[in-house]
Amino acid sequence: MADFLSKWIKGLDKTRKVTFSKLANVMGANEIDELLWEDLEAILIQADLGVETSEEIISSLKQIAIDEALFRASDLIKYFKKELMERLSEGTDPLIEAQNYKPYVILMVGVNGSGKTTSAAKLAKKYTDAGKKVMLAAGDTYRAAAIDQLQVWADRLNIPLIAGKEGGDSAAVAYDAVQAAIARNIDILIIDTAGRLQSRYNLMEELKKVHRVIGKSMEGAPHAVWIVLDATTGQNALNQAVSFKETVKVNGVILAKLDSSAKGGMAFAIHRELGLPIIYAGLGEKPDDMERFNRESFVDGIIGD
Ligand SMILES: Nc1nc2c(ncn2[C@@H]2O[C@H](COP(=O)(O)OP(=O)(O)OP(=O)(O)O)[C@@H](O)[C@H]2O)c(=O)[nH]1
Ligand SMILES: [Mg+2]
Repeated sequence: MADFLSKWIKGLDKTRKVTFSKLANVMGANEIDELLWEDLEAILIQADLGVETSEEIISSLKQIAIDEALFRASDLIKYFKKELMERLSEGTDPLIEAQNYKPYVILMVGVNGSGKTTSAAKLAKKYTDAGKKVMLAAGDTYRAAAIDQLQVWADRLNIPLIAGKEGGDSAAVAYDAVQAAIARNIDILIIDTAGRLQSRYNLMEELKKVHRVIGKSMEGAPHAVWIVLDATTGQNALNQAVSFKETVKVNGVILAKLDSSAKGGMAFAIHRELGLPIIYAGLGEKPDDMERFNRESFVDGIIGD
């Protein structure tokens, strides 16, 4: 199997085994009847797709079954995959977007521990591997450990890092980083920020300031504002995203820790309820464990064979 595909299959092991594995029983040898629809809907809801999305999929499939005169449940599978795929969005490839800006500025936001710093480092590696000149900025000035954490990654990946002092002003670090990136002809600048709860007013105001100051340093920046969501948190992650979206115009999602989660189905709720594309998926802790979100691989990964 291609390395790329096997990563998805492996990364989605939990989601597939815990929730979607029941599909095999339901869709195996059965005929299409009322019980099948009930079982299928229950599986989708349990898989964190959300009630609305689950109901929509069932009613679409019912219609298809009538129109196509389907008889066996197994005949539904290819339509089912299509219905799932249509309810996900992967957005434009950042490497293509990035060609329009110099530097292309990415701001990483999210609650504590969601995976921001790890994702920033993974992206720095990905873009460096793609031949881009990358710079990292440690906008998390709350903890010395946070700056060190990014420094370790930067050293390991041999990527320049702009960092302030512990307790310093994160907006100033972000401003300086953009200036440094312009001066050094950097292609892509990735700015990490401190984790914060969406309910903490002062911290959200501070983030707003970081965002504003980046725009002062370079007009139109940041070009990408990505919220990093922990895939193990399910529905709660959606509330976080709504707040961050309002505060700093989030325009994409990084779904981290999919490999630790059985709730991969939340990807559908992100599309439906937030209207945000999923740009990347975190599929493990290592630097290479991040993939561009791909609807088909994702659906194959959760359903399996
Ligand atoms: N399994 C797995 N673990 C991940 C992934 N991404 C991040 N982690 C782990 O999640 C933990 C938190 O990651 P960080 O990147 O430090 O999270 P953060 O959002 O920067 O945290 P704060 O800066 O404290 O808000 C670490 O132990 C990471 O190794 C992933 O895709 N898969
Ligand atoms: Mg961090």
